[in-house]
Amino acid sequence: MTPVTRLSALAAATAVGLFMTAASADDIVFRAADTHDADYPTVQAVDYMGQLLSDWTSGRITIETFPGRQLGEERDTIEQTIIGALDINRVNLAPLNNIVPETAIPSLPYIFRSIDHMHRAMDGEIGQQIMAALEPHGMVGLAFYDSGARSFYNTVRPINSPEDMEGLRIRVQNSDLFVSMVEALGANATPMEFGQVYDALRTGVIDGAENNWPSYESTRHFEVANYYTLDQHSLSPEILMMSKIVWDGLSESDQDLVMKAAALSVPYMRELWDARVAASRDVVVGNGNEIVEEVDKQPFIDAMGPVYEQFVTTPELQDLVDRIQAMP
Ligand code: GTR
Repeated sequence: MTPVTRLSALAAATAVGLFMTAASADDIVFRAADTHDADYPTVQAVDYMGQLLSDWTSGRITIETFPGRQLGEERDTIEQTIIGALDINRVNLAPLNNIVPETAIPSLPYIFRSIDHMHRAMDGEIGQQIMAALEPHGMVGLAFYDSGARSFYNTVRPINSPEDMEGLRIRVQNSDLFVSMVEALGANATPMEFGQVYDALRTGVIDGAENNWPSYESTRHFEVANYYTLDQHSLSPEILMMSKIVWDGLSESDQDLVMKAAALSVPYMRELWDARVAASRDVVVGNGNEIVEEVDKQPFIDAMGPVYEQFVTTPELQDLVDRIQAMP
C-alpha cells in the first residue's frame, strides 16, 4: 500500500467511524416479530415498511424482522410488546380477544359478509376505535392486514354441516371466543400455540384446526389434514402493532413516519396476499386434498347465536356489532 492509499484508507476508516458514531446516537432499529416465515405476506409487508422508513430517514430508522417464531409464539410476543421488550409485533386479532374485548368483535363468526365488508369496517372508524382500545393495555395499533377467511380442516372426514363436526378435537388459537365458536358446532376445542399444531395433527392429539389458505399451506398442515371445508367462519384480521412504551419514546415526527409507513404497507400486503392465496390453493389442490367448496353456511351461522351472547356483553360492544352489520 502506498502512503497515499494508506492515508486515504485511514481517512475513510475515520470518516466511517465518525459517521457511525454520529449516526448511532439517534439511530432507531425496531425489532419486529411474526409467527410466519420470511416469505409470508405479513413479514414481507413489514420488511417493506422498514425499507420505506429507512429510505425516508437515510437509514436512521430501520426495522429488523424476526420471522418464524424466533421470538416466541404469539402469546409470548404479545407479552413482550406490552412490557416494551419488543417494539413491533404482527399477530392475529384472536390472541388479543381475551385481553382487549373490542378485538373480539372482528373475530366474531360471520360478522362480515365479505372481505370487502371487512375492509370497509377495518379501514374506517370501526378499525380506529378497535386500535384505540389497545392503548390502555400497552399496545398501539399501526395497521390491519388481511387474513382471508378461516375455515376448518381435519384428518378424519369431509365437513359438510355442523353435524359433521360432532366430537372432533379442533385446535384453536388462545381465544375464548374461538373455543366457544368450535363448541357451538359440537366439536371439542383445544387451544394450542401455532407452532405445535403440525405435530399434534400428525400424532393424532387433535383431529383438525382452522385457518386460511396460506396458513394451511405454509405450515404443511394440508399434508396431514386432507379435508378442508370452506365454511369461512371467521375473517379475523391480522394486526400490526407497536409497544406503547416504545411509541411514547418516539418524537412526534417519528411517530408520523411510522404511521405513514405502516399505512403504505397495507395495499402492498393486500397484493401479496391475493397472490399467495391463489398460490397456496394451487399447492393444496395439487396435493389431491378434498376441498368442500360449496358449503351451506346457514346452519353454521345459526349455530353461532350463543357465541354472540357470550362475547357481545356491553352496549359499547353491541354498538360495534350494529355498526358493522349496518354497513353497506
Ligand atoms: C394465522 C395468523 C397467525 C396465527 C395463526 C394461528 O392465520 O396469520 O397470526 O394467528 O393463524 O392460527 O395461530
